Amino acid sequence: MVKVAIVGATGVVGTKMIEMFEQYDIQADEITLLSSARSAGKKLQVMGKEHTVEELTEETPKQKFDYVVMSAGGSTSKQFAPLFEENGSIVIDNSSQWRMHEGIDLVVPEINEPKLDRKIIANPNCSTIQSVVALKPLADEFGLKRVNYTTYQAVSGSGSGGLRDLEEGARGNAPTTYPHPIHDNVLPHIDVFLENGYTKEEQKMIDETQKILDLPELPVSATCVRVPVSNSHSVQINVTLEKDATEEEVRNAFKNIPHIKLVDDPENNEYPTPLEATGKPEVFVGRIRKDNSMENTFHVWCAADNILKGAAQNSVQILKKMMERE
Ligand code: 11C
Repeated sequence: MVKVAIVGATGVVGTKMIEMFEQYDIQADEITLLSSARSAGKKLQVMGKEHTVEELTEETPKQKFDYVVMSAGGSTSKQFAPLFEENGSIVIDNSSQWRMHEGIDLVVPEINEPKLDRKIIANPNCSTIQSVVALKPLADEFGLKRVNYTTYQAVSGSGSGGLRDLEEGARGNAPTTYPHPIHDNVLPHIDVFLENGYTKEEQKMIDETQKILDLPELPVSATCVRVPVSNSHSVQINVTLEKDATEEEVRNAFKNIPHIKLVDDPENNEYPTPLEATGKPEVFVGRIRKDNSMENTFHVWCAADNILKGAAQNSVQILKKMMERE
């Protein structure tokens, strides 16, 4: 009898997680949908069956789920993930709460395996996931010496509030989620500013890249920018390699990898775009070229669906992998 719960089932990521259960054929005997009191009572279809969303309370973990997938924000994860863990569940958490904690695995299934020192597995930040997927073939073949990211992040990364600011901004209404209009604008500001001058989103990309790739000394920098795009993040990766490589060798490193789609034919205007990446499971990679300002350095552009590969899909892939392991 396999019992699975989804916490945050009614949110932007939670509803996609439910879709992913079908796509990844998650074989559970019992699926429980959980949310805050505000959304409890809603009815949602999961794999063709209607489920009523239940309120998450301190009593809920005692139901002893085998697996719990959470996407309900950091404070809910802080409070509830350890309670589920104490009650024997494997928790896959989409928030940033546990990612950098000692003993917590931070997993992109195509890259690293959970060691399970703790039973909480963290799903990385969306912009990190697509970036490390793009970096991994280069890390394996040439080694990485330095990475600098510039992101172009969709408003869906801020949930329904971000989508509302973009839509309402186009009608001339003031923003409620961002400090400035996002319609007709770009904001070099995602999450809070830290004392070191980086934003928390930038710091997450730096720390999480080092942890997932298991390269704690790798110099990484990032500038994260919100753009007026509904869905799918784009990242420009400037990467210096350890071993000498030609542009062709770098391009070839991305070929024949099932979870990467190489779209790199600029003469025919073919390169990854967020619109093309939306709804797709792969990370799209292109615009590969030598950076003429620095030795053995390349520009790599990538786009991916931040709600799918960046969140719901990656979490459900981890769940699938854990269920297959047992
Ligand atoms: C954004 N990347 O686009 C953020 C959303 O750490 O999981 C996800 C935040 C996180 O605003």
